Amino acid sequence: MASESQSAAVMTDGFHLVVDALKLNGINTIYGVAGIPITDLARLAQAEGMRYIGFRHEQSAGNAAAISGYLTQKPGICLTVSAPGFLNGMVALANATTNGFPMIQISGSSNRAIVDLQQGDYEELDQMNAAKPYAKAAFRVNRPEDIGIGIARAIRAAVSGRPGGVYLDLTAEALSAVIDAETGKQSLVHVVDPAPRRIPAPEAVERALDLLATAKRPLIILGKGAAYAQADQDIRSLIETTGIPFLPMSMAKGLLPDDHPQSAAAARSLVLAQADVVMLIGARLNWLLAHGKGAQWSPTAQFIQVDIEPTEMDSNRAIAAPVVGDIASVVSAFLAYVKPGATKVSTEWLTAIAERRKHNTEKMAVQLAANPSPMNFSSALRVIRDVLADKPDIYVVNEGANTLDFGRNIIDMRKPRMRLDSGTWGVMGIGMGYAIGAAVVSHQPVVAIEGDSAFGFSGMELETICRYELPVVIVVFNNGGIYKGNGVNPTGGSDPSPTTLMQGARYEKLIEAFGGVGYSVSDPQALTLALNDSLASGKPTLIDCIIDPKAGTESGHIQNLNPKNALSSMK
Ligand code: ADP
Ligand code: TPW
Ligand code: MG
Repeated sequence: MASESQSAAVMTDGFHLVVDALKLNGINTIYGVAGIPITDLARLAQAEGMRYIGFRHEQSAGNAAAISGYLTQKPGICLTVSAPGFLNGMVALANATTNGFPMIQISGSSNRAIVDLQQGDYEELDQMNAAKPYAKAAFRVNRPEDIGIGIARAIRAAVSGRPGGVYLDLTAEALSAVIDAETGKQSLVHVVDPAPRRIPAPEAVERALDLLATAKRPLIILGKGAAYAQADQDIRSLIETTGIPFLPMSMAKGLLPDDHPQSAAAARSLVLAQADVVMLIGARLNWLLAHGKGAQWSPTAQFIQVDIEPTEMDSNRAIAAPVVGDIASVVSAFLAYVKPGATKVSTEWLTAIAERRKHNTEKMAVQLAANPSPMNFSSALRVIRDVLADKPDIYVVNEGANTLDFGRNIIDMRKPRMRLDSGTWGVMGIGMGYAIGAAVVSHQPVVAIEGDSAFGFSGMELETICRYELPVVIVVFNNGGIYKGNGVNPTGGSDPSPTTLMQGARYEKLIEAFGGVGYSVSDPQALTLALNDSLASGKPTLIDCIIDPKAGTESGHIQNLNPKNALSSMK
């Protein structure tokens, strides 16, 4: 017997190789939903010391993976079962690609021979090809000896250049195939330098700084690419050394504190309309910036764009000084030349911005000071702002329409990458996934400020939050509807209007079902108490915050994007 076991070769299988390959590359968490054919992969990952976070829906698992990628610069892993589970995860994968978050969706798939002949296998779908249009890259592994290379390619594709969502298909056959352990070990790849620096060309740096030196009314716009780059200190030095006003896009809030004297956030329309040279750092000229043209922008403004993706240049408007490179390298190259006083920011420009900022801040202060009953968006958000004011290490997740737009303007951020929101697509459904991902990677508390409609898209993950005992506080802005709660059915019939949700819903009862803490609040004092208590307790909590059903506006601040109904004036 002894000699027999000595001579028997030590074997491994696809499941072990996947876990070994992830661990070898420093990946220690998987977000997913278990089932055929990946249940044993999740079990094994846990047995081998990885953290496995099991969700109620793959979209939320994918969103958690994506946001963990954004926060850590390591691809977040989402694990899904074949066909329907795979497709449920795809919205999150597409959203990650759209936002530039690195994640890898690993999905088991059915028997390829049967799938390719469309013979009706269990959960049959040609997943790799279905994923391609929505992923930055899509790969399929058919043999256990290719798992190491497959994971290496997926990691590189996710984090190098502009980050994005990568799909990795693992056939059930490859997962269960057995090979010699030593051969398996040799097949694993430790990815060296997965996101190599991209040093900008010296002439591009010079062109950009020459243009900047001609500016009288310069502006720096910081996007979530700048936040992602983790070049926080250098970006701050660039802004403070040059004295140029800056405008943070929503997820770049906090890269420099919102109360920084050079922030032009409260003078947004003025600076867009009047800046003569605009430097974009990790921000695209997409719809969120009106494509860089039209009434909001000066037609003669000239642009410097810092981005790792060369094809982003001139995508919407001519870029006079493109600087292709990674933000950390580009900003440090700028800093080598930029000396205090080198840019001539005109005093009139700074004065105009300061005046507009003062004016707008005072206007907002009046709105914020009002105490309507029931509460409106401003009065409820004022409470949250005040409670969070001395707690800069709390993550803020935010989605909805009015809840999002008011939230972005009212809640100040003080540290980088702490605001996580609907992003480039303005998508609903990221809330609980982002909250869970942020809590898991940071071990910090999260406050998720959610429209009642927005919350519904991922609400069942309350159970996940309670099961893992995560320090997440959800504030549901309950106005009884999409945008507003007072929509009417024009026929007078009993069906609610298309934008109406349950009136008087008690969202706090949902979390109580899972052992979490629920509050229902209808005035600022009660909201203050509930939020302070829940943050002090660290327990999963949902605060149902009753908001005037009449308070919102259609589509929040982007009503102009609704196609006009030429034939009627229905509301
Ligand atoms: P926002 O919505 O905040 O304006 P976007 O998502 O539109 O930001 O733009 C982010 C940009 O940042 C993308 O074009 C992306 O290519 C770029 N980017 C992301 N990471 C880096 C990096 N490390 N270096 C340079 N550019 C980056
Ligand atoms: C995946 C369309 C945009 S905003 C919104 C929807 C349904 C909800 C707004 O209501 P909410 O906020 O959350 O109650 P509030 O404060 O204004 O009342 N499906 C997806 N994404 C989007 N963006 C939509 C639908 C939408
Ligand atoms: Mg609502």
